[in-house]
Amino acid sequence: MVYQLIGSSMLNSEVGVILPTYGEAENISKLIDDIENLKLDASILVIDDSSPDRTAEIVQEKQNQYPNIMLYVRPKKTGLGTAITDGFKIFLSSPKPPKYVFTMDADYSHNPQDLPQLLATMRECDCGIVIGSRYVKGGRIAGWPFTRKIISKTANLIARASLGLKLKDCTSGYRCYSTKFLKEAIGNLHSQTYEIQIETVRQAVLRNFNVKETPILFVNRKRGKSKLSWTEIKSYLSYTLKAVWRS
Ligand SMILES: Nc1nc2c(ncn2[C@@H]2O[C@H](COP(=O)(O)OP(=O)(O)OP(=O)(O)O)[C@@H](O)[C@H]2O)c(=O)[nH]1
Ligand SMILES: [Mg+2]
Repeated sequence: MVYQLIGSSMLNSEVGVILPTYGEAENISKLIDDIENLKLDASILVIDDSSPDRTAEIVQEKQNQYPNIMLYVRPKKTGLGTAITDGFKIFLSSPKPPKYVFTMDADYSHNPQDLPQLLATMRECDCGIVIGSRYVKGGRIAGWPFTRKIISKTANLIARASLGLKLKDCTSGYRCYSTKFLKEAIGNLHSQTYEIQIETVRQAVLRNFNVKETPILFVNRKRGKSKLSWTEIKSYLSYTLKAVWRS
């Protein structure tokens, strides 16, 4: 299997942004432009699972335009959880790791304009994780059908009830992590898919790192297809139930 990091990992920025992608050719170019236009001291790392559309090729074209983009290509679709942990490992192993690492979906559900607000919250609270939350006061979801809302609410309910987490939105993938926390937790992150969001929060709580929520407006994807499948839902349920059993 060929795993390939394209672009320099010698980047030296305060912030790293991980963008996991599978079939995001219709979104990725504009998303990169929008993040670049924020003029943060940031590096972007796209983790692409050899998308069948042109996602990786488009990212390579953007690398000619911006020097601060890395692309990690994995041979096949291997899950959101491993994409995120691979991203953490790449940033942590760089000679000068960023102080803060963001994760966000590459389908425009997460508005890049919210990045500075999450970063400001992180700088203020010195937390392990700041979560862009749909379920705190001021947070909202636009455009999701009823069934999708139920899936999300139920996933949050299970995580809160079974793991004793007090957060309102434990499943949001729009986050800012402190590198201090990631260095401690990385050896204990083993999630394959969406349960990574719970595993990271659980690790933060176990290690006495604070986790804070800040409101975001989440918008249903307008272009490209959802990757949430029954396999992912089963994997999530299996993780949360096993975690309860272990605790
Ligand atoms: N590299 C990689 N990225 C993935 C994988 N699964 C999902 N993604 C990306 O992770 C992000 C979240 O996936 P989505 O399909 O939007 O899942 P979702 O937001 O739960 O579902 P929708 O709300 O229906 O869009 C997107 O940027 C996807 O392209 C995967 O197996 N590998
Ligand atoms: Mg999405």
